Amino acid sequence: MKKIIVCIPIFLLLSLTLFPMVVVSEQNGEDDYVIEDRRWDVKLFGLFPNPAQFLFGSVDFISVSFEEDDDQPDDLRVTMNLRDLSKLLPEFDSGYTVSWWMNNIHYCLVVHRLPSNQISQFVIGHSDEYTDDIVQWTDCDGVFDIEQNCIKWTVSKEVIGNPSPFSHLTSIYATTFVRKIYDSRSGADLFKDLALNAKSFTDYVVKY
Ligand SMILES: [Ca+2]
Ligand SMILES: [Ca+2]
Repeated sequence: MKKIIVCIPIFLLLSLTLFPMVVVSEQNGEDDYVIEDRRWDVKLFGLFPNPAQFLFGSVDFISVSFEEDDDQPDDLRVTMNLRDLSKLLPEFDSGYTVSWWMNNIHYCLVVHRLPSNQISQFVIGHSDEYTDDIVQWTDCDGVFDIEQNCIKWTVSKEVIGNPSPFSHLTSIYATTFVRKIYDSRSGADLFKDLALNAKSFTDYVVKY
């Protein structure tokens, strides 16, 4: 009798521990996110609490998803959803990046919203093998959709290493940043939303 009483709580404990793992492993369906971030978490220098979150809705990203269409199998579409893209930061350059690794090469998508509210060219960069540093940038298509609070990059698979079906895009990461002047070399990021504190991350498995 004592054995039965002890076994039931242990089973319940194991079930509660395993359940979240099952949820994570079922991601990557049609509308699943590869990153689900937190809201109201744009930090000073990416580190320190920032009480003025209401000003930073346009750089507070909440999720990132990767998608492919069967009628355009040669493209990968990456979407970053934000809290409120209508919150313009007129004196600043706002930057948006999504990156991943495949076959030991680092890929990175970037777009900027300039102080004049102009949107920069959407670009995709790649590194050499086994290094972080981007060595070449290529223009790509994109949409900066203020009404839908999302940014979409559309990338030809030719410029991301021609991934075959079932290839894994790993270590997916996203960042937004706010700089005083549009200068990608300055590195003077005042405010940042990093994926470090995201609720969930998952790889993306290529479909086509
Ligand atoms: Ca966020
Ligand atoms: Ca974050």
